[in-house]
Amino acid sequence: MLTDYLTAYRPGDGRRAPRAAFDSDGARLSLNGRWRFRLSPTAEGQPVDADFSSWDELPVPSMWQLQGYGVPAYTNVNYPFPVEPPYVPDDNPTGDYRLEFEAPFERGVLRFEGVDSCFKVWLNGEELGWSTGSRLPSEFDVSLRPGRNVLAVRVHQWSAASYLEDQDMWWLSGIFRDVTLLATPVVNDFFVHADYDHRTGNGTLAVETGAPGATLSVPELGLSGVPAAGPYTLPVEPWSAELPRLYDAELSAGGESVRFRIGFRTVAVEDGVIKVNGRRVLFRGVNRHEFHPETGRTLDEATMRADIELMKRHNVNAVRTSHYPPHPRFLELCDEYGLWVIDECDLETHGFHPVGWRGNPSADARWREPYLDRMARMVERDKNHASVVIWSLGNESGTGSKEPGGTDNLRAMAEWARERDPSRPLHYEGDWDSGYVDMYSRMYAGVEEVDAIGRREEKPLDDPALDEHRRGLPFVLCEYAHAMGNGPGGLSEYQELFYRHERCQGGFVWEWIDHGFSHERYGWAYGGDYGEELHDGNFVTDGLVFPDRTPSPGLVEFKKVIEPVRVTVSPESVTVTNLHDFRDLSHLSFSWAVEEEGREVASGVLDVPETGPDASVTLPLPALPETAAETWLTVRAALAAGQPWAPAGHEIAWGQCQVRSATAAPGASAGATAGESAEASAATAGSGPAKASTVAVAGTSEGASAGGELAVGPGVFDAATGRPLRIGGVPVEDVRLDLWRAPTDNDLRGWPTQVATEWRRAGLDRLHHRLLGVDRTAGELVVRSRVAAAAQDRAMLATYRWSATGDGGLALTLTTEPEGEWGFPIPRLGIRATLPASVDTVEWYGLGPGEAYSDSVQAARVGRYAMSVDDLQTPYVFPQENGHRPGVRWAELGGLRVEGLFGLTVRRWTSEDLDAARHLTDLVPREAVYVNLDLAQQGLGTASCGPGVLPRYDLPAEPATFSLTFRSAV
Ligand code: IPT
Repeated sequence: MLTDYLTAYRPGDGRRAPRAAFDSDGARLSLNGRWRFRLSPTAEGQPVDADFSSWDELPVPSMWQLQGYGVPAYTNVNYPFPVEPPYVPDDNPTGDYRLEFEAPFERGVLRFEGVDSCFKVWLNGEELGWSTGSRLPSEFDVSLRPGRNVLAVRVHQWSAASYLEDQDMWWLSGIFRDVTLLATPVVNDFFVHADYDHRTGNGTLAVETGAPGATLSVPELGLSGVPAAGPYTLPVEPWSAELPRLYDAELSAGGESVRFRIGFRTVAVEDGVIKVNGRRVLFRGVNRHEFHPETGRTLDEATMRADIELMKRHNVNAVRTSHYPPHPRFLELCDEYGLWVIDECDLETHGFHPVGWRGNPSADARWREPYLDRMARMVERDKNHASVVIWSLGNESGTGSKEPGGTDNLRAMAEWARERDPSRPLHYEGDWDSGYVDMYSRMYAGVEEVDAIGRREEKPLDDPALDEHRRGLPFVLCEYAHAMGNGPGGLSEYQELFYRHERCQGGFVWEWIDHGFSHERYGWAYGGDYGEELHDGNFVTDGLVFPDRTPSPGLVEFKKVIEPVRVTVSPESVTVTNLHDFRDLSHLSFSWAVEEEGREVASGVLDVPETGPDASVTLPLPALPETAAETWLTVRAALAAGQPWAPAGHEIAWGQCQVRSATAAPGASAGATAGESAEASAATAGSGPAKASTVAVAGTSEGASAGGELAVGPGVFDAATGRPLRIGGVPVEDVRLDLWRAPTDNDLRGWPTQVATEWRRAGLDRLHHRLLGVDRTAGELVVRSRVAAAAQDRAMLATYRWSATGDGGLALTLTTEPEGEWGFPIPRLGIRATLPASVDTVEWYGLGPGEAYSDSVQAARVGRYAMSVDDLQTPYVFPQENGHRPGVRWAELGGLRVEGLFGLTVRRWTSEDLDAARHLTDLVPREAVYVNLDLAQQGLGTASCGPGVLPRYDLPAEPATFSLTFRSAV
């Protein structure tokens, strides 16, 4: 059959041997542009020489589902076709591409950087060959005829190779990376070896190339036209992700020259630790898929730069190219900007997991060749990048056979790579035995387990030899902190382990970007939005940046948690610890500021000496000014000069300390840091400032009653129900105890139990309030109610004590007491209230500016902030709880002021609306503003994939007291 190659185990035919990616000064012609295109529903379409007059035009590169041909489909683990390798469905969308071009030369190489998933090529009617390996290059030798040439490419969505490409992402097809025609190269390939000896400060440079008589020039090193092979040992500045020093070089042979850049560095695993240039490195990493909300996995250079600049600005220093080699330009940019890269091979067979790993290609000798082909094509293509410090065999492909002499294609890949490039350690997570890799890697392990691994006290493997090997390896979390929706919570607990244990060399957050497509109706589309028969919903939107690359609160939190400088502030001094691995602090400028209730009263600069990596310095602070109100001291470290990725003044790290509390004498409560205070507010906000719970004496204004209304201080209540109607003239409605939050992805997806399932079973989203009594005692209006859900006998008893304060305020003390069995943490404990829609701007003094939750609060700092109600919302692709600002001392909403110590959430829709919404476009502002004032909220955790909320961030149903004061905002 014409299409036999679709079910072949072989990876291709007629291709050139893999080689490095580089540009020479030889003639080249980009074939990107508009090609003629036709899509057929099956692979048995008409021949490519068919009459093409009716064909459409399609941009190359692009993915056809995003150009109006078919639709994207999302599955995570499942194959969207029956699991019967190597067969693929008859319904196999097939795109025919045709391009006419004028021959720029006679002989050359036709290079495809990426075609998803299987394609065959013809030039002037003659078949050149076919290839698979979607995110790897394929090259064919070509002989052109003078004048007009016709290139035809037939691309199939499904092929045997699809079984090896089951990454958690959209299924998309087409010629999605560049196509280039190159004059047959003189320099066909080269391998740069540029080691750095940290003991001598010397680099050793040798360039292996088959090109006869090749010479090398590196002007900055005084090398000019020397034999390429070298080796040359000479003093150099090393390359690192922190100081990405590159040397321009030129390789020449036979009248052709290639320009490239060299970074000198040596990667080694020594004493169980990954070291670069003799020093342990710590990966502050992310997993990056290639994604753009309009073009899918077709990325332009501006998008690649945007990713890298955003990463660098958020203190990210490492990327795992999950789960395939990226566009080659991306790696050049990583060399240039400075990022450690785990380059991962285009391999994932996860869809065999649902069938018990039966038939997994990793353990089947027939698949050995495509496995090795993929590894070779990655290593050969990317071998000259300083940024690539680790090769990864792939992702989630199970294990090879564990029988003696059984097939293990993963091991074969590792053995090949070790032989070809002994200079880089190897990674693969899917085989926990770690027998053929250089690091123990795991995903989503909890902090306790990581701690045990850090102490090299992990649970032993059955095989003592393997166990000993693994126990001696360095450890990385190739995935952790699943960034789906609101979260991840609990990042700092991992970071502490990375600092505590030498073996724990950091991790890579899953994942960088939400893969949500721009969609007319839904705003952002996710799995299922295209009518897929099998899909995994919004599991595809689990990134640190939204689809349009706006940073999510999770990224802001991550930036703070991984800051490469620790700034510890006390009222008298500041301690600065350099957490970089290589550079000193001379590139940063330090400043301090004192804010009295959020207003700056003094500031200055700090001279911090050139503190080296791992060193600390403690500096005295100048005498701080006298203040009367709550006062905080903040010390910031910012870039002293502009960098390619951020301007001068860009903040890298900061620390904050309270130097005066609201009520105590100056200095009396000094020493609390922002984080501690936030935690305190999450756990014990009820104890708030004394004035909030002060009960006013009767006789101020309480008692004036008219038309069934009752006044207490500035509050007017319904006398019969004790419900507040107005406070300081502002109409209020529905002021009552509330426990519900719109479940986050992490609430919804835990394993084995989902906390949101328990919440709904308990009816926390449909509570009824039964009035038990309204009592007017001297100076107090006491309203008692029982709050419970239909069909349930557990309840929360709520007692609201309203009183006038001596200074024109209305104090509320709410006490709650659970009744019956509550064997689970509750979403929230707080008050909801409905205010007029006219509330537009919220001003507050407390933690901000972004949202924060008890286990994701490191990035929040005490200050005075103002934001519109609309800007307070975080637009998670899948609507869920968001926008909470904890540790609020006071807030002004329209004419109403609230005081205490509370968590604040303000929106134009209810928690129930948010819960019901499936897309952002479902959220329609109501004619009201809904305010949540929380004593506490449940933490976030990362149960959508990984551990749930750590016990210390659980919110148990326990007796609680919450005090607030309301007054008119003037
Ligand atoms: C892990 C995958 O490696 C990754 O591609 C992604 O799917 C992630 O999970 C979840 O978003 S595998 C999982 C079984 C832990």
